[in-house]
Amino acid sequence: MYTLHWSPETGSFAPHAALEEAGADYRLVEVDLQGGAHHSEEFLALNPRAQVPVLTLPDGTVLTESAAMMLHIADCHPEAGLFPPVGSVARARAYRWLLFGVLNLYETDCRIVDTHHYSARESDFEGIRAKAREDLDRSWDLIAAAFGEGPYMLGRDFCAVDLCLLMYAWWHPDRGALVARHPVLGGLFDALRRRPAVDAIWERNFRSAQ
Ligand SMILES: N[C@@H](CCC(=O)N[C@@H](CS)C(=O)NCC(=O)O)C(=O)O
Repeated sequence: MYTLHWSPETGSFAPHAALEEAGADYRLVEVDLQGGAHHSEEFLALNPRAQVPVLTLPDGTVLTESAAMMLHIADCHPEAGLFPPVGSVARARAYRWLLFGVLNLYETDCRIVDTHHYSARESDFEGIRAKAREDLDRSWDLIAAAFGEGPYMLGRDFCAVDLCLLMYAWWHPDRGALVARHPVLGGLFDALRRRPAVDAIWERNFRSAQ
């Protein structure tokens, strides 16, 4: 059985959704970020960077990094079709946008939410966040331009990258403006929310959606 250390509204949504999509056997352990549980000795032994998500594999191996989790869950459950076939052009595109997302959306969202990791001086925070918002706009423009006919990133076929994009878009400081600028993202939201696996875990992950 997998164990996912998770928190609502965080990057644990994507591996959580991938586990659901795969029909994998897993259990959840909630980490109270507000209460500082990620700095406990027990959690630091799992992830010295004090961050969720953490995925413990059935053999006890500990994985950090959400992209690695998505790829590994896909590898272990090929029947779930979380990524296109190995060696296909579609899979290469999926890799591209999976990594682009982690490097340019996830990290930039962290500059807005976890700004204290980027400067010790509070007087720097406003400037860091303003630049992050500009960078987000540029990255979303590139992603939207790369969308095919939709509703998913790769076209008609769902892939695990869509789960990551949903999460990053959900975190956007002005989600309404983002979707108005890129209507393809509204189509992606609708398509994903109709998936039983996403629906099953949505409210638990995004309590602010209530
Ligand atoms: N590169 C990591 C980033 C993980 C990350 O930034 N997690 C955030 C939540 S979305 C976190 O735990 N923040 C708490 C903190 O850094 O204090 C991944 O892709 O899994």
